[in-house]
Amino acid sequence: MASIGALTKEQTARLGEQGYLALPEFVSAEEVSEIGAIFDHLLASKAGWQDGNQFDLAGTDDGGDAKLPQILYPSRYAPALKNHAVVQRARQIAEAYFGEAPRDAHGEHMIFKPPRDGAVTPWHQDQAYHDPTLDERALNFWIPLDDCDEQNGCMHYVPGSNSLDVLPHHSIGHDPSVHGLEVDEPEKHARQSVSCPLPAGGCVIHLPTTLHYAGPNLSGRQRRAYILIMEVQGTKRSVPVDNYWMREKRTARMERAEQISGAEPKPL
Ligand SMILES: O=C(O)CCC(=O)C(=O)O
Repeated sequence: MASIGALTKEQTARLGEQGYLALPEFVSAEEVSEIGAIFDHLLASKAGWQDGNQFDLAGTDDGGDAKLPQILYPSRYAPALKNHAVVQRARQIAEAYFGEAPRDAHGEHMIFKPPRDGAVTPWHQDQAYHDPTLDERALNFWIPLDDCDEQNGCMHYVPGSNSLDVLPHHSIGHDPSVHGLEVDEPEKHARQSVSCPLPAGGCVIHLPTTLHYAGPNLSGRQRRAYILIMEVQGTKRSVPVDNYWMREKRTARMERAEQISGAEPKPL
């Protein structure tokens, strides 16, 4: 696939106004099939489970089938992803967008919505998971490896929500042993949302405070997403976010990570 290099002026303006930008073609069919095969292998082999890097985002990992399996740092378990052309493409776009090179260690993860059984990814802002002392400067590249629509869990966004500060969140089901977060009063935001169906190999870019959600998988089709986060140094906030929702978290994933490293557990 030809290198995209940089967003156009119009695309950059739309991303700044709406907080998200859909690109119907980002990854070639060959790359989708290569990364898809890696995805399937990492999921089936439970790569990263022992380290706390594979877990059920919507559950407590207490046995049974995961409803929303997530794999953090997939390139640690699949080195072919490390300097993949898709990673370089995302990096180039972020460098042109920010006018500086993103950190070498980019964020990366994979999320699976199994057919008929894939749980909702609730409304949230990514920054609610992260360092409360910073306003993050990052682009999140969400890349579907399967065609996705409202039936199998495509992304939804609240246009313009990127101009909001970090909103209060809570653990899914108000249970701090569940990995994922949900913004408070999600119905209020859902009313203003738009869905973002995409073909496999497309991409939607969003910003750290953009409110987003992905519906349940009600279809007989799987929904796999490969996600890259390209980040430059964030701006120090004068008042840190009071992210009590992260301070109270205590998940099985954190405990597994702690056992492996002997370190204090860190939330997501
Ligand atoms: O794939 C999903 O279900 C959610 C992805 C997401 O929340 C993200 O990329 O920030």
